[in-house]
Amino acid sequence: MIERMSPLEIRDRIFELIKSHHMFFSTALPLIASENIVSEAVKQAIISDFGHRYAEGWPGERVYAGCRYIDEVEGITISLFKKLFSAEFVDVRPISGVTANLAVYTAFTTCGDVMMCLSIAKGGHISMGKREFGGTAGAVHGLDIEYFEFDVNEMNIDVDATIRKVKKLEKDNRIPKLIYFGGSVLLFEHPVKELSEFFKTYDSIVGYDAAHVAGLIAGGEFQNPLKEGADVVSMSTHKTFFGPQRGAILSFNKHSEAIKKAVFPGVVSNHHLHTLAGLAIASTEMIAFGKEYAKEVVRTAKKLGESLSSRGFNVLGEAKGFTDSHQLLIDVFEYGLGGDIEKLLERAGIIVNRNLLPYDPQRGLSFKNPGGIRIGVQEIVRLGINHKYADIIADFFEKIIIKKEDPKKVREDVKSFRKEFKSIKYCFEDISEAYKYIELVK
Ligand code: DSN
Repeated sequence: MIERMSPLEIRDRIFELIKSHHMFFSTALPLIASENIVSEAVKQAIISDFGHRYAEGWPGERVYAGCRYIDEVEGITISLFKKLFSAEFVDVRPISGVTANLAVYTAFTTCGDVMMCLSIAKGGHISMGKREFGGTAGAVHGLDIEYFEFDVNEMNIDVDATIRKVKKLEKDNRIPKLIYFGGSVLLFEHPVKELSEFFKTYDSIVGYDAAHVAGLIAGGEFQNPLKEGADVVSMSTHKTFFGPQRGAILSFNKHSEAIKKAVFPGVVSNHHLHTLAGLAIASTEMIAFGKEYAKEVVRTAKKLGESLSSRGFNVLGEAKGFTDSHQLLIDVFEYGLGGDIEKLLERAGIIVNRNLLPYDPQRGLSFKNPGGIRIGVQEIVRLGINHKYADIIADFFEKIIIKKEDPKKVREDVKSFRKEFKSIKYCFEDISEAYKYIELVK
């Protein structure tokens, strides 16, 4: 079809597809734990001329001219991040969470060093993956990966078993050079304090991937790893944080030179300055509204966990109240596989992702069609869909997954529910219209 179309017709088709995407999201329940929406103010910054420019290097020391305003915006962003995270040193140049992690690996390790982190099934991020799985740490940086021991009942790292494991590794001369807490599934705070003290006796560097919980840390609702013994924190800026998609690194002054060099010229040249401008604006929103937002996100996730569990769902972490973050993990195996259920829910306009559960590899399930689904409430809370609506959302899940009702029918209920929630909350303008398609050309 594309072959027979003129460039202008193809362009219009692309705009049509983007418009359809906007329509879909404006009538859907977006529950992917790694996504969020940005305010009109952030959008305005993103479409500025910053996006056409280059600013390699550190603010004030760029290797390009024309950066005077960009430098000031980057300086403000760094100051706001220092305040939000009580951090001594901040680098906001990484263009994503993976890039931030890769910069940390580059700053603190060399190829062949051992890194300890969570396996993907237990919540680790793909950028922490082993070489044989194509993960960034193993395949790109050549790290030798060892996993934390994990307690499925607690849905957390097992401190004592991990210490025993490290003592065994010591005998083989394989002490981890870098420890990485955090990751993609993070229901409860990790034992950073307990294990940092132990790892410091080996001079290991302690890192934390806060991509998922950055906004909750900034809002004071989740552990701040820098206050619990971590040397460095990496993150993306668009999950529970209000920013556009990019990354950041927090640390202490003593590590600043190593991190700066690893970021540039290590893993970024230019750093996508339109999203830097967006992040600067998003940081002001976080300072003004982050506390209130983070509190509501955690409250909503906990309430949704209860509502789903009371309808018969196997929501993990029940003994500890299901979650202390924005995420929930549900074992859907008795009703079907995670990938199939993800598709079924999407037909009703409910958008979640399939997710490996800690024990899935033992029951022969892989990431392609695992036994779980992951839910994040951070985007719906920004739309004003808070803890008061948990039962309504849980009913949608029950109808589709347990009662096997026709998703097409539930789609109509989802659409009608969404009619009330059109604008973005926790920002300076009331008019911030979520999922608005901005038309600059006809
Ligand atoms: N894989 C993403 C997630 O946690 O959903 C993050 O990159």
